[in-house]
Amino acid sequence: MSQRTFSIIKPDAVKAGNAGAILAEISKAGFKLLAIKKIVLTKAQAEGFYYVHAERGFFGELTDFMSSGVIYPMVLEKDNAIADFRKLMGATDPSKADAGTLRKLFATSIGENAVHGSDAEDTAAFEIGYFFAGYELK
Ligand code: FUP
Repeated sequence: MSQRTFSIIKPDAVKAGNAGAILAEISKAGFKLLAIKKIVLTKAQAEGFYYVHAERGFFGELTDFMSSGVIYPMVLEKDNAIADFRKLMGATDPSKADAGTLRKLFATSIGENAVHGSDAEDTAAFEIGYFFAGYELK
């Protein structure tokens, strides 16, 4: 069944000039790009997005990084989108990511790992709503 997931092309990938190549891989893997925008998060907006990690040691670094430059948040659609995008994205740590995954191809470290992808239906719904209004998702 058709499903939506949420993804971000992170500041490291945008700065490295890899946004277009990442979008091409996503398209090749069969995802429809339902919505995309260009934005620079404030530190507070990054903290709100990653609230589940607020108690983790890397929270300050993570939210500094995510508010350090342009990102491309997007909504993707396909059958089994959430699980399939997690597979396409690869492991959090790029040194552990499978060959051909976005993080193997484009990420440089566990902290600066090129892309985000929702991990479940409830997080996808929260994340889509954090960045997009209903009228933008048609
Ligand atoms: P993922 O779902 O693969 O993006 O990974 P997590 O939700 O566990 O982590 C979210 C983000 O926190 C990662 F993309 C990068 C950052 N992070 C670290 O910087 N260090 C860690 O040890 C784990 C995560």
